[in-house]
Amino acid sequence: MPEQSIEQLSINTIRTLTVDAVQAAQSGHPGAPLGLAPAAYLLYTRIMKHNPADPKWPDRDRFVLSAGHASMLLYSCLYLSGYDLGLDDIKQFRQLGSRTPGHPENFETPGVETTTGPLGQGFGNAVGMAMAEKFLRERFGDEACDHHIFAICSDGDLMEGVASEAASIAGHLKLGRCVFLYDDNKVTIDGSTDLSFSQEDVPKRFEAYGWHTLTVEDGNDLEAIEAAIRAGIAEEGRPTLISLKTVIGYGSPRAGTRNAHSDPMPEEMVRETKVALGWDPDAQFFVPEEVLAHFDQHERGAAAQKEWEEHVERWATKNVEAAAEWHDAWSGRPRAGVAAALPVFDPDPKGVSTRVAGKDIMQAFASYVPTMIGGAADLVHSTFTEFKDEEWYAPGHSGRNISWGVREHGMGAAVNGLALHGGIVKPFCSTFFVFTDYMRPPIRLSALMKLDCVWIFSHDSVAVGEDGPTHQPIEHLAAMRAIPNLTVIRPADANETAEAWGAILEDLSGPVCLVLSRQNVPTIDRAVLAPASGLRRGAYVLAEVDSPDVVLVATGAEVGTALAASDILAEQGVQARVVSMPSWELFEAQRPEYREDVLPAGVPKISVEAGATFGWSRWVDASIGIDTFGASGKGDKVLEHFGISPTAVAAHVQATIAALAQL
Ligand SMILES: Cc1ncc(C[n+]2csc(CCOP(=O)(O)OP(=O)(O)O)c2C)c(N)n1
Ligand SMILES: [Mg+2]
Repeated sequence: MPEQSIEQLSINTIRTLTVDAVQAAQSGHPGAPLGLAPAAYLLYTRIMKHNPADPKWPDRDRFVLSAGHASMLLYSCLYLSGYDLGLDDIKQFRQLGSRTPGHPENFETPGVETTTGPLGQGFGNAVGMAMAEKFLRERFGDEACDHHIFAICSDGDLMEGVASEAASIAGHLKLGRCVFLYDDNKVTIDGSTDLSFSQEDVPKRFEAYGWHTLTVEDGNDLEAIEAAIRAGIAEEGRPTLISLKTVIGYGSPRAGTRNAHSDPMPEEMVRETKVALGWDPDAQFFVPEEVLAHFDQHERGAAAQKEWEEHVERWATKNVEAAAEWHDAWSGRPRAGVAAALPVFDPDPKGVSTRVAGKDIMQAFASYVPTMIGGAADLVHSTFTEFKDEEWYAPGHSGRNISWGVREHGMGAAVNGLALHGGIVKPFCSTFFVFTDYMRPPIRLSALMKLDCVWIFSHDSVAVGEDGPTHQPIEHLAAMRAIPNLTVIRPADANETAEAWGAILEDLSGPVCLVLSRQNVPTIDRAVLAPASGLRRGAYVLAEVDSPDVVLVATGAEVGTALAASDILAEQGVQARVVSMPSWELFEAQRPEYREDVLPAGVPKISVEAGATFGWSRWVDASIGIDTFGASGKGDKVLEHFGISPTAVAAHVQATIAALAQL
C-alpha cells in the first residue's frame, strides 16, 4: 500500500469496507458513504462524546444518519470505533438475521440511535432528541445533561416536507445543540438535483428558519469540516446546518453520477476504485492494524463517560430530590402510586366527552411523570392535552407543554426523537383523529422501534359534525389497527379513559394510540354494569343478560349507543349482551378461554362502531358501521343519518339476527 496519513487510511478503510460489503451483498448504497467518509471519520474520532463500551449512557452525544440508505457509513464507523459489532457483522451486510441490515435499525445494532430510511424522518428524530436534551439540561442542570445532536442528512431528506416542518420548529425553539451536516452532492436516484431541486437555496431556506448555516466547499477537507462542526458547536443560540459539498461515489469511476447511488459495481470497477483509493485491489474487507488502533474510541469514550459520572455524582449529592427525579426519568416509568391518583368519575347519563375526561386525568397524574412532555398541533383547545399551570416549551425555558404548531408530520417525527433520546417519560402529541393521515410515517416507525410514545387523537368519528367529511375519520381506526406493535385504545366513557391512562402509565410498553370523542358520552354506572378496569383486558362483558340471543360489540362512544339499543331490544324480547371492546390488541393478548367467554361461539355477534367495518369480521358475524365518507351536519344528526342511533342499531340487529338465522 502507498503511504497515507493515518487519517486518510482510516477514511479509506470506511470507503473500502463499504465497497466490499455492498459487493458481497450485491446490494446496498456505496455512493453516499464514499463521499461522506471524511466527515463521519471526524465525528466519530474527534468530535463526538461517545463510548463504545456503553452505547446507552445518558449524556452521550447522539448521532443520526437520516439518510439511512448510507448505512455502511454508520456500520463502518461503529465497528472501527469499537462498538460490539465485528468484521463478521460487516461481512453479513444486508443478510437475513444480521446486525447490519439494509437500513439502520436501533434495535438491531449497538450504537444505532434510531431506525432510519424513510427520508426526512431521521431529521425530525434528531430535532426531537435536541428538544429532549434542552428540556433535561434546563430542568436538571448541565452537570447532569450537556450534549449535542449530530446528524447527516441528504438531498432527499431535505426535499421531504417533514424535514422542513422539523427545521422550522427547531429554528423557532433555537435548538443550539443541533449540528447537522447536509450531504450536498447534487445527486439523487433519478439523476442530478437539477431535475427537481434547482431553484432552492438550501442554506438560505435554513437561514430563514432561524438556523446558523455554513458551507464547506470540499467534503475531503478535514480541517474545513472540523472547523465548521466546531463553529456549529460554538453556536449555542441557533441550530446549525453545514452544507458539505461532497462527491457521491468518490473514488469510483462512477463518482458524481446517479449510478453511484446504489447500483452494484462490476468487479473491475471495484478494483479500479480500490486502486484509486490507494488500496490493494486484491484485498477484501482489509482493515489495517494501525487504523483499528487509531480509530478505537474505548479510551476516549470511557474518559468522557467517567468525567460525566463524576459530575453527576457530585450534583446528585447536592441535589437529592432532583437526582431521584432524574433517576425516575431514565427509568421511563411514572412514580409509584400513580394508579391511586387517577380520578373516578360519577355515573352521569349526560356524561362528558372522553377528550374532556382526558384533560382531568392528565392533571391528576402530571406530578407522577415530571419529565413527561408533549402538546398538540395547534389544537390544544380541542384535544385538551396539556398540563395546566405548567409553562410552554419555549426557546429560553423548556416548560412541559409543547406548542407544535400546525406541523403534524414533523411533530410525530420529533416525538419519536423525544422517546429515542431517553429521560422523557411517555412523550405525547395530539391532533384530530382524521389527521393521523399526516402522521402515519412516524407512528409506523414508533411501532417498528417499540417506542413509548402516546399518540392522542380526539374528534374520533363522524360525530365531529359540521366540519364535514374532510374532518370525519372513517377508515382511520382500521388503518391504525393494521400497524403491528401499536396498541389502539378507544375508551367508552370517562372511567375507561382513566383506565386507559392507567394502562399506558403502568402496564404498557410500546406506542399507544388513544382515540377520544369530541361529543359527550354517558358516564356508565359501574355499580350496575361491569367495572371499567375491564379495559385492561381489551374487551369485557359490560352488560350481561341471562341467556344472550346476540352479543353487541361496541367501542368508544358507540358503547352508549349499544347499551341504549339493548334496552330497546329487551322490550322486543331480544336479550343482547353488550361488550365494550376498547382495544383489539389488548384483547388479542388475552388467553383464548377469556376471549371465548366474552365472545362465545354459537351466539350471533355484531359490532357497532362509527367507522369502516373493515377488519371486524375477525371478531364478529356482522357489522354496523360506516363504509362511505361522512357528511356535514350536526353530529347527532350525522350519526343518525348513518344508522348509528339506538333505534337504528336495534332495527339493524333484528334484521341481522333474522338474516343470520336464514343461513
Ligand atoms: C420517503 C422516502 N422516499 C423514497 C425513498 C427511496 N430513496 C432512497 S434514497 C433516495 C434519494 C437519494 O438521494 P439522496 O437523498 O440525495 O441520497 P444520495 O443519492 O445522495 O446518497 C430515495 C428516493 C426513501 N428512502 N424514503
Ligand atoms: Mg444526494
